[in-house]
Amino acid sequence: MRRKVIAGNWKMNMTPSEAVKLVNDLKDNVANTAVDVVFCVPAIDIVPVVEAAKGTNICVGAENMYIEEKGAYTGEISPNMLVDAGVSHVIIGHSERRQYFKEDDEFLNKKVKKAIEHKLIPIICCGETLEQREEGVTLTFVKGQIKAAYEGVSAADALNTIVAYEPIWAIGTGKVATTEQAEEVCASIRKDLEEIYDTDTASKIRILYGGSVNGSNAAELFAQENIDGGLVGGASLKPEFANIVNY
Ligand code: G2H
Repeated sequence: MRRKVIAGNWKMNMTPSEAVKLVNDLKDNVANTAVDVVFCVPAIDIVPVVEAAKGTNICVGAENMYIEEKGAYTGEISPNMLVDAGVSHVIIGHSERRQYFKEDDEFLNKKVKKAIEHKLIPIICCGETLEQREEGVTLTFVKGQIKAAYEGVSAADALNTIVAYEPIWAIGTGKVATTEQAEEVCASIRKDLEEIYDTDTASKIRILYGGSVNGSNAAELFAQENIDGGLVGGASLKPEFANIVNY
């Protein structure tokens, strides 16, 4: 039985003071111990959010990190900085990073390995464009992303990773994938993981759905056999996030 994960992805929203207010507003209502709750927040919000979430079940995640420990990489944040600040998860390869910051599969694989080395749980994002869906290449394209992300990662380490399937056409558009579409790809990702590793390992890795998840569609999505929770963008910035956690 896989424990569900409900992760918020704040993206580039919330100043530090707004962040603290949001955590304070939400914290009593997301105390659902049946699921793992993660707030992935902008780098500048990490320290105040860790502080505001102290004593709760909320885990704090980063939205990105660099692959070196320290040095002349102006503007970047290292995995050890995240760990020291109290971060437990890190989103890797969100489609916005792939698209706007040109992060490719090879670079993302380095990030996955670096996160694992520092005992950070990578939330590895994958997902197809609308064009790819219409061409009928969704499953093969996503399989390629998964294979690349897990290249050189052992089965034991893979157990401490999370996958987030986010069809790009459903991100922030209000256009949620149907439960059938979401389940089909999540099931296929589990098969890919089975091919890379083995049935037992694949059956233990959590696979989330992301893309316009909200208080009204969460329950149906999370009831699917291969959907182990959600990566939630827009709705994670509102009181509605508590409804998703308590779906
Ligand atoms: C997809 C998702 C969170 P939203 O990017 O990662 O955002 O829920 O706003 O579609």
